[in-house]
Amino acid sequence: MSNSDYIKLPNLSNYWVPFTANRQFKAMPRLFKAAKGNYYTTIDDREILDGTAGLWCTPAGHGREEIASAVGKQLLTLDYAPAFQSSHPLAFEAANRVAEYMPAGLDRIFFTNSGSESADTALKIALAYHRVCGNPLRNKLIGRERGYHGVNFGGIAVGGIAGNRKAFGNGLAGVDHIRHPLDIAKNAFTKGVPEDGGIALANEFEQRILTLHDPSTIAALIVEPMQGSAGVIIPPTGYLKRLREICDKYGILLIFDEVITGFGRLGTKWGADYFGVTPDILTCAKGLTNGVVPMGAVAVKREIYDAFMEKSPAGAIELPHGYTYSAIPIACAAAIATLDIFSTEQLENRAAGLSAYFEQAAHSLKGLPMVKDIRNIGLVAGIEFEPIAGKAGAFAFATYLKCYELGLHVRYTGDIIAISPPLTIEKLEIDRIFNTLADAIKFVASQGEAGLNASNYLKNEQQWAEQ
Ligand code: PXG
Repeated sequence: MSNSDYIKLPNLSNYWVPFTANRQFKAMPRLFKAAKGNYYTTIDDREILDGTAGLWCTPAGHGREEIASAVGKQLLTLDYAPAFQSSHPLAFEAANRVAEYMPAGLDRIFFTNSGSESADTALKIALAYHRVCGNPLRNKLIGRERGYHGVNFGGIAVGGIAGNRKAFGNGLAGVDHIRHPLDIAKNAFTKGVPEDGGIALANEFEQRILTLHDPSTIAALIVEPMQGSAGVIIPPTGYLKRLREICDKYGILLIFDEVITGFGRLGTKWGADYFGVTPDILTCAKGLTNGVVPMGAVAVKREIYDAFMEKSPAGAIELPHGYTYSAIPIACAAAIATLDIFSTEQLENRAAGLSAYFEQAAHSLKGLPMVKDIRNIGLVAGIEFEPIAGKAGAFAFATYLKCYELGLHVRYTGDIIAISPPLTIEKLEIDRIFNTLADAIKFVASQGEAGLNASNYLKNEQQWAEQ
């Protein structure tokens, strides 16, 4: 059977594909038509092992019938209820369930529709909190180099991935960044959390930023417990605890962006649990609905919510913020069904139980050509390649394409490949992920210059595009 017998490629012109090289993608599209368990099916009926849980968002695996049926039923029961000045019972039930899942104390829940909205919501709550408490001059926001907090204006302002910021003008004023904790020279090939350097690095926050700004002007510090998008950056021992102490010392709110680290990814419910540090505000999205209905949440400490309730004028809207789709019924249904799955299948424990095996498998790539560093925590691994002058990211992109050709989906970001499978992954599939990745790395490296040419991969897709 030739490709043209069964592949019907849609018209690719109208859709502007996000965070994607559109011209290149449309010349050789990678399209999935179905997903079940830990696998995707491509439009040419190839099975692709999902090494990334979608975009880190399907921890319970694909095609979960419990979620599908809860969402389907909800659509036919109450499809929409106005989200402002009225609501529906499931919104409160979802908030109760999310609060139960949160670290103790973070039990007041604001719903959004994405990680980006969660980040901006958290920053706005932090600013408004200080204002409602009578400290309007505490209005600066601190992020971290290489941090990712989504793509809205607040998120890119505190975010520290240069490429996501520089095309978009001036952004927010009153923002600064602390250093990221990646130190390959010292920590290359560390298994799990690096041991040294964490306290000194966190102390820089106090020394460098606080003397530059005056601590009484700083509203909040936002960090991902583990930096995901920038390529799996794991903070050294003691680092986050020390940041917490410094925030406490100066009355600065600590926000953890747990869009990636939440819902079992590190082998605990939250990064906060893994590192034993509780933030004042915690943001999440993705795994909250197993990635299938857009939803995010911002959990705040009860004292923060109470301050808004106690200090706002009677009858006032305490927080003038929200979205048409905040707590839309289908998202609430999906979140509750997802939390049910987490509770029955104990996916965090499953991830924790597999993490040593996963670590071994990831580090088996040490010694392959171009491999400069391997980092891992829970069910996440980052493989960083040697940079090639003038061709940033080309080796990782080619490796990603080769993996796709070989039946494995991985993520690439800069010179790094990130692996973050569904928490339902099996040991044999972990083997398959890292064996395939090893084959891809060896292949790309063996091809020299030609190996970096994207059009040398995905021959099927290229053919369809030409039809
Ligand atoms: N915060 C963090 C920490 C994230 O990782 C967002 C906010 C934004 O979420 P939304 O739902 O608005 O996209 C994210 C998203 C990748 C990758 O492969 C990571 C994200 C999204 C897409 C790809 O690294 N993170």
